[in-house]
Amino acid sequence: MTWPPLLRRAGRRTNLALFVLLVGAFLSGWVAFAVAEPVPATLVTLAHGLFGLGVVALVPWKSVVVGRAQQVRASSLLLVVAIGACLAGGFVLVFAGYVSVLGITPIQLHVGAALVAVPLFVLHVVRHRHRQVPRRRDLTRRALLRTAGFAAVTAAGYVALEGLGRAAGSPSAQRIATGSHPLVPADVPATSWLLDRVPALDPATYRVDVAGRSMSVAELAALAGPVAARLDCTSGWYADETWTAVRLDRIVPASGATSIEVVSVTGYSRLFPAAEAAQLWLAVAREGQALRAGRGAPVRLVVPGRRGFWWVKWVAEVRLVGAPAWLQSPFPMQ
Ligand SMILES: Nc1nc2c(c(=O)[nH]1)N[C@H]1C(S)=C(S)[C@@H](COP(=O)(O)O)O[C@H]1N2
Ligand SMILES: [Mo]
Repeated sequence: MTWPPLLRRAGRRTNLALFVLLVGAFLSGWVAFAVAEPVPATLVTLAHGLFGLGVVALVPWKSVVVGRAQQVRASSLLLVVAIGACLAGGFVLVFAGYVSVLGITPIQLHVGAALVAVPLFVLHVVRHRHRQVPRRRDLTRRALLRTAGFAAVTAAGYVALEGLGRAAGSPSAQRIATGSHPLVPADVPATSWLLDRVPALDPATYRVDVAGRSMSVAELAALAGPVAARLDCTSGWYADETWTAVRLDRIVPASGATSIEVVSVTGYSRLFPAAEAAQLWLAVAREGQALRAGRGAPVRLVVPGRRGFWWVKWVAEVRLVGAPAWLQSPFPMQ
């Protein structure tokens, strides 16, 4: 089989580029989940999109490499399927928005497929490692220029796709810096990070332990006022809502604590620097109405400026602790 001239170079460097792009996409995806502020979020989601598009751009070259191979293993084909599904989820989220097909959201497909791809990718790389080692001449001027050219074409593709999305009136134009799409408050789904189930709690008798002080919902409500905040979930949506909430620094004694730990009745918990107490709110109502069970009733945390997974629902306890906030898993484990 003869390939067009541009594709004849397909080979070791195609594989190296794919390796770098896939690892970059995986890592930037996790960072994108963590960031909330517009500037870092824009940079990270841009990088994530470019890594993904770069993978798509290399498909013709990788097809040549695969076409030359004497044998293609089932696990390698499965890896292709997983990466394809992951890319599809990403594109659907960007251009169709936060939709749900057969109960599956684009981010669930995107992250699920990526996690399936990881062990297959490791296996694939380990199996082919001998033939793929980087070489000195990958750093020649010529090679670097070619890489820069590839990056420029990918970036141009990115800009073109954004333009097309806008021109076609796709939801892509409404994304904020983190990539999330807007939802009106009435449409906000009750969301769990992973496995948490909604507990049934009675607001009339419920009490929260606030740094050793047991407080009823009525006591908290008496101290609460309105606070507008953006809940930006990592599953692809955000919503601007007004909560009725008490600022934590008003009820938690400013002692020498390093961190504030907010613990749910489910065991889900997050650790915040004590200096952030003025940005942490205990909410008892939303949009002027009592919280619904799924959305954290009777008491949930509201943290303007932090992604949704920090907004602990069904708060049982607020603890002052000595451990620094960075000493926790970057993402919840349940
Ligand atoms: N206890 C508990 N709190 C939680 C979660 C959870 O799984 N368990 N999920 C978090 C995530 S990922 C988000 S986006 C918000 C969702 O809040 P909502 O259900 O009010 O939309 O709650 C956060 N608080
Ligand atoms: Mo979330």
